[in-house]
Amino acid sequence: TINEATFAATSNGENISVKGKHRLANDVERVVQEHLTYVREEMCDGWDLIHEEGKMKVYRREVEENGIVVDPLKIFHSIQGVTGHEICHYFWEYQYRMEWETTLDSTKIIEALDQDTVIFFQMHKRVWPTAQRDSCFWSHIRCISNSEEDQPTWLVVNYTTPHPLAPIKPPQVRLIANVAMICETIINEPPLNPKDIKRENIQCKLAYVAFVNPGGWVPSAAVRNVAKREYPRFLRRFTSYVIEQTRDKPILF
Ligand code: 16C
Repeated sequence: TINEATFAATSNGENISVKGKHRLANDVERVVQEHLTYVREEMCDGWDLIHEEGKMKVYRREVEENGIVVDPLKIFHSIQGVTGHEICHYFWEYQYRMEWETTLDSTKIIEALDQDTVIFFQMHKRVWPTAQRDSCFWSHIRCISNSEEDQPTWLVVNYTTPHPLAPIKPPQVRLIANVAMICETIINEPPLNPKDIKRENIQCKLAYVAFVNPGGWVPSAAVRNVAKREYPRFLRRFTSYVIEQTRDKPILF
């Protein structure tokens, strides 16, 4: 088996781990910052609102690279009764994944880089008649405090990376993903004593961003139809799952 030390030694120079930091720490930092900038950008030219359901709004920009659909997608939502930390916790943690993910055959952690960063290998459900997709990505969770008064921003980023424990094995096709879940918690009519905050006082404003390249040709119309149906379905199911899981638990700020 290959352990972390041997992998660091066989990687290219910039990925070799430096003291106190794992080998992908710079990559993680760069991608996190890119998402924080990108999520604040205005939704203007080229973005189509493709689905609206209650407070959920799904936007997409149609983009093809060499004939492959790579449409960027952004979803904004607002969920009553949960915090950003709770949303990110259930999205990041391995142990809950198969309870809300309906588009996977399997998921596993193949390496832990630090307390907040792991590498997942996932097998996605096959979409007939295209080849089955798998994915290998680092997954990082982070809390960013904005100011003393405001609730912190929580985020999770999932970003494709190669790994010696996850070689590409045809007929599977490796998809390329860059996904972020970015959450803010709003406290409505805050009681004088923070200890008195109830679930009815809290709301999570969520942004979900996905850049997915299917990694090989798939008929454009099929990808766009599946995406239009599956992303809202995912967010609906995932957010109800978090509401359900946290209902009778103390609030995790
Ligand atoms: O973000 C989500 N899940 C995370 C944890 O699993 C993680 C996943 C990243 C990969 C997202 C790409 C999924 C494409 C899978 C292709 C197979 C779809 C199977 C549909 C079954 C009916 O960040 C939540 C992800 C929610 C995914 C919704 C599905 C989007 C489909 C996009 C169209 C790609 C078509 C490719 C055809 C082979």
